[in-house]
Amino acid sequence: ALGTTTPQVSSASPQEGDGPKNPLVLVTMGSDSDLPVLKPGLDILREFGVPYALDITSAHRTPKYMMRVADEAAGRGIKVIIAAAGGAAHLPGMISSETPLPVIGVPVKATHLDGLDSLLSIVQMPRGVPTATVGINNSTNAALLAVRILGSFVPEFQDKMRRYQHDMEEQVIIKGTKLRE
Ligand code: RP5
Repeated sequence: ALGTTTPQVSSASPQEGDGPKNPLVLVTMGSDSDLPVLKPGLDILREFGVPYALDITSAHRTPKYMMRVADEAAGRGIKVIIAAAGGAAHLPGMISSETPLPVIGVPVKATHLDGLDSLLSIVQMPRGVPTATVGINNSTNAALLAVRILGSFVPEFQDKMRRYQHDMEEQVIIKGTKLRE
């Protein structure tokens, strides 16, 4: 969130920083206030062993930096971008307009409109600029979708996804069995 200090816009290249050397997923957000919503998704990426980079790129507060990050992502070896934003959530769509990579938008419930504003801002993209959209605050599904996309060409991730689905199914069956007992 914006504090009382002057916002510092990084002049560093998106390639720099302390993140993993070869991230496959870029997870970016409009504000650090979105970070708690992204946490479950980041846990999923770690669980699946997907290297990711984290960033803040605001469509409104840092538009030039956002476009540079979007423009350079594919060249960095990024395969999927997850972008979270609340309110007038233009970030995922604007990133999508500047990259050939698949972009998954996470609508963040950040205003008085329960996140519906963010959801509609992200999902209602014009023809030609597809932007996948998950449910409000559902960073888990954004991360799982990213793993599925990677799994289409990395067998390790596809195998792990099959195991994840199998475990999920088993847990529901076990719960149902207990209820029937
Ligand atoms: C959006 O505005 C951000 O994605 C965030 O969800 C919302 C509020 O941002 P802060 O005022 O908390 O920085 O751009």
